[in-house]
Amino acid sequence: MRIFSLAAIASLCIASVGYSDHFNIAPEKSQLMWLGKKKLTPSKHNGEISISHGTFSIEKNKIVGGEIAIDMSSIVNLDVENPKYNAKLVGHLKSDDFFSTEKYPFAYFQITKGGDKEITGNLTIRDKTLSKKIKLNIKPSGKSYMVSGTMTFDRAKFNVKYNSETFFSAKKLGDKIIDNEIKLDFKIATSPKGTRVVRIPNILKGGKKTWLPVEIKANTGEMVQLVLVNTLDAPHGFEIPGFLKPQVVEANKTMKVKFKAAKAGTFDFKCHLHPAHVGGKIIVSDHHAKI
Ligand SMILES: [Cu+2]
Repeated sequence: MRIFSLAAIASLCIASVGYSDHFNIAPEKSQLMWLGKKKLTPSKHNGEISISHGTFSIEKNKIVGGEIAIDMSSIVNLDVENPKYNAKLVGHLKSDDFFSTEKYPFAYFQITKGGDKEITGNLTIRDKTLSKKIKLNIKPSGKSYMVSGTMTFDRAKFNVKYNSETFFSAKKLGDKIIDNEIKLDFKIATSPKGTRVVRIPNILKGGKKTWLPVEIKANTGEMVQLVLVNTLDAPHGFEIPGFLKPQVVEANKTMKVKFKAAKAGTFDFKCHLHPAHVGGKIIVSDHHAKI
């Protein structure tokens, strides 16, 4: 009898509190496609950018919370075929004229109001934060979810100034004006429950080579999958003493590694091949860890 009544109480608690499930985003199964246009001519560019890591709290097919970190250094262009011009364009997008990715390596979206057709959240680009509504669709797919939609944001509001008529004379810019509106089509997949996935590129930051993000959070007992993306022209190492033995990621290659965050604490990671490289840390806690 006692068991039954406890179960009844437990189910009542769950119903009244509102039970939500915590899903980690799978960066490798997600896709963010960007589109930018000139204002007065048909000229436009499109490409892709990667999610670093993130979470969704989902309750009955409705998003009730979560946050996403976007790796700004991962920006690529998909329409310029000439490799030299392509690299020049991407370099320009990463420069201070646009997203200043060395100074601001991540953009964030933090959900403040949930929904199943529209959510609101704080969008942070170049350390500037503004509230933003996004229309979306959420579909269960097996044991995961697929969240998709289209959004636009006004880059001028985030101090992305290049050839914007908000910052420069429209007359002087002439047909070089680039629209303030940037469009983003997104398809975001969650990973199986209990697995945290973090995409970690190795980049040059302030003249030093480093893995990003420099701080990863996880919950005790969670499986952690790291997608190590070596964007540099030499092999680099990755090691988390206590969790992961030394790995070598070849130049311009990607490697996936997995381990269980079995114990709580702060664990340093590093490139064991070049001790001078800037490392980072993983913080494993018993509490609900966000990003
Ligand atoms: Cu290294």
